[in-house]
Amino acid sequence: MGVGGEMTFRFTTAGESHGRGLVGILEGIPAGLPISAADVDVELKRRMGGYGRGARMKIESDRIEWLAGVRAGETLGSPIAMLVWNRDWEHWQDVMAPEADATPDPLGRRRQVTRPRPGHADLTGSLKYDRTDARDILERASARETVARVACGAVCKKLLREFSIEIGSHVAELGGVTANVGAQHAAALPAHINDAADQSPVRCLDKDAEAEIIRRIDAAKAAGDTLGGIVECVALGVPVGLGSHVSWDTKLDGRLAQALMSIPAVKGVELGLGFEAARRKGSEVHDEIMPGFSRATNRAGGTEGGMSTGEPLVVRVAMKPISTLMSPLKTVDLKTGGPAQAQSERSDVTAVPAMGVIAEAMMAIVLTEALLEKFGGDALSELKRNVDAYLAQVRARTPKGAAS
Ligand code: EPS
Repeated sequence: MGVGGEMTFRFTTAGESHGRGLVGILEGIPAGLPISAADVDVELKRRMGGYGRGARMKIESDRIEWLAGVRAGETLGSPIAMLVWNRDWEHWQDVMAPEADATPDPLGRRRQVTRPRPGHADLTGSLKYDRTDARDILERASARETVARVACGAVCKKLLREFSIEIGSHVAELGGVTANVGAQHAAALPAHINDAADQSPVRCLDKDAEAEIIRRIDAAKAAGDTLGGIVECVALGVPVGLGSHVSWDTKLDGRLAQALMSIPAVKGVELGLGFEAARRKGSEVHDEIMPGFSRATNRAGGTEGGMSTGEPLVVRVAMKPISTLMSPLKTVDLKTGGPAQAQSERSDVTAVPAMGVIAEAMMAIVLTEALLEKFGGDALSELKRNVDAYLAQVRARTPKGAAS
């Protein structure tokens, strides 16, 4: 909050993987947005799916409870707080108890993790936070935290839909198998990406690739190994001019990259052609401007100068294989300092399909922040008036007689 007291959009989460539950808090959503728990739960259910998930998803049945910010089916303009209980907590009450005297033996804590997994936060977090039990780190580093992100993202999606902005995703690559459908492929994306992608057990739009991906997940599982992949996430209907060229931290592409890179296990984010643009000549990269200010192509992926162009926003998000291996890698025991095999916790073979749903949520959060920052408004009605006035201004600039 600056000295002027201007409205701030804020988003945060709290919660451990086997703790009591997860909380998501969103601040700055205007009053009057119609919303129900069902709007949020449908997204939580999508996140729980995907071939290659482990036994934990059979235990959980994620649903939100409103704690604050919503009344009679509408947002109030106050901070929105949502809670998702961890069903698994029942089995972890003593291990995760907040009170010292509820833990049977504080020195010999149960289910300690002292053999850190290469690739996980275990070792670095234990050193940084001076913990001898890596469980104190991994409980929060766990991707379970993304439940709360998806809950907040669902509210943002609902707001964006009021402005005809739709976000979808599909798995473009998994375990080294590439789908032949995508924004840069000859086989174009369907108009409603999620309607099609959610029909596939791996959220892949290419049936041949889907069958091969499933074979590779089965093989990786049998070998005690894990698989990564790439998701393509697309936002349709984003108006021209979200984000800004004026300062490094106002650029929409940079903000998307940060938000998406913050998803556990994500190692790369590309916009449009991404790294491929670096290999091509300028004439094969830039999108020519057509009458009516439309573009012949969308290789930029929907941003120029850190601002949305009005074309579809296309990001690709790369996830490394999950670092919990059932056939563990070499490590060092935190207690003895001697060589050991990394600890195996129950986990997923792959979570790439779920990561697409999380990427949609993060994209929705970033776009909501950018929309509110440009147009403001305490009520949805005010925000709509502001957006409409701006769109009329842009339309008035469109060359006369041109196709819109
Ligand atoms: C995770 C390990 C697994 C995953 C978990 C992320 O949990 P558990 O150790 O309880 O089996 O299932 O993901 C979720 C619980 C979830 O909701 O996505 C990890 O270590 O990151």
